[in-house]
Amino acid sequence: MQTTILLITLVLMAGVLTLILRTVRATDGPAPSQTVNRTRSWLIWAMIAGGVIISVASLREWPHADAGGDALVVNVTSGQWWWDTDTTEIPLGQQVEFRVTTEDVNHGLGIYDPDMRLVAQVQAMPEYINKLVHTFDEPGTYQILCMEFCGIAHHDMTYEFDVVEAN
Ligand SMILES: [Cu+2]
Repeated sequence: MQTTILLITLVLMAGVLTLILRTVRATDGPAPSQTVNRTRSWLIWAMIAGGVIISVASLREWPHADAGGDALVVNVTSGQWWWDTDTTEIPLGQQVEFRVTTEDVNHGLGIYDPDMRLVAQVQAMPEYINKLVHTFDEPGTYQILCMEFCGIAHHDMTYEFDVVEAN
């Protein structure tokens, strides 16, 4: 697969190089006619319009919307090389809004389920609170692992919390 991707990339790069060389050579010749200039201008504006239309059409709902009013707020603080949370017990099926920050450098909060599958993630950034909204639908012990290389003990930056049946 990687070899295929590499070959496709090389072919496309050769195509781009050919276009660049043709363009550079073309500047030595006579100036392009007004028709050519008009066509180029039209193409450029069509590409810009196409880019805007595709960008707007493919935009999704803003992913950082606040949770509903009855979400459980869990504050998460981090630093080299630790995590800390308000609580280590989260009720099953309860919408949770993690408010994540760090006291030093950037960290990556990655939440893994009991089978070590990543279920949610967000950046922990200094002097900023990132919100991550998630509802846990399986009970068990979850782990937080750092997903941003943050120094010599980055690998040791782990934390655990439990998702428990609500009483
Ligand atoms: Cu880290």
